[in-house]
Amino acid sequence: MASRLKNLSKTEGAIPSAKNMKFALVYAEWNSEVTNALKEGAIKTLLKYGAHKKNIFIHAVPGSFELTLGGQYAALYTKADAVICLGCVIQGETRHFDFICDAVSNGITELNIKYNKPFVFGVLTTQNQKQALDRAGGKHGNKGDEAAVTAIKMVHLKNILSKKKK
Ligand code: RBF
Repeated sequence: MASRLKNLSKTEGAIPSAKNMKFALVYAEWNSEVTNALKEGAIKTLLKYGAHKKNIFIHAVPGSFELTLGGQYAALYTKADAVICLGCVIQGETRHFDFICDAVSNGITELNIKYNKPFVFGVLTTQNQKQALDRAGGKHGNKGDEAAVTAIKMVHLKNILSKKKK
C-alpha cells in the first residue's frame, strides 16, 4: 500500500513481547526535527511492547549515508538483537538524494544478510519537509513506530525459527 494511504503507526498482525529483546537505534542528525521525532516514536513503541529502557542503545550518526557503517558498529559493539536505522533524506536540487537513498538502502540490505540480524530501514525519502513531518508523528503516523514494530517482529521470527532447528 502506498504510504500516502497508510498510517505508519497502525500495526497489522500480532505483535510479540519485546521484553527479552535488545535493540540498537541509530539515527541520522541531518533533518533533526524529523529524525528526533522518528527516534522518539521508535523508543515509545519499543517500551510499549515491553522492551526495557536499559536494552535500547541509542547512537547518532551525521547523516543517512552514515547509517550503514553506524549500523555495522552497533551490530559489532553492542548486544543488540536488531538494529533500527532512522533517517530522513529530502529531495534537493542536486543528485545527492539519489546517491544517498541508493547507498543507504543497499547498505542496510547487505547488513541484514552479512550479520543474519534484522537491520530495519527506517529512512524517510520525501520531496519536502512537510511530507517528512507528516510521516514523523503527523497525519500519516510515525515511521519510527513502524520501524520498531518491524524490529520486534523480525527478532521474534528469528527466535522461533532458530529454536525449532535445535
Ligand atoms: N543526509 C541526510 O540524512 N538527509 C539529507 O537530506 C541529506 N542531504 C544532503 C545533501 C547534500 C547536498 C549533501 C552534501 C549531504 C546531504 N546529507 C543528507 C548528508 C549525507 O547523508 C552525509 O552525512 C554526508 O554526505 C557526509 O558523508
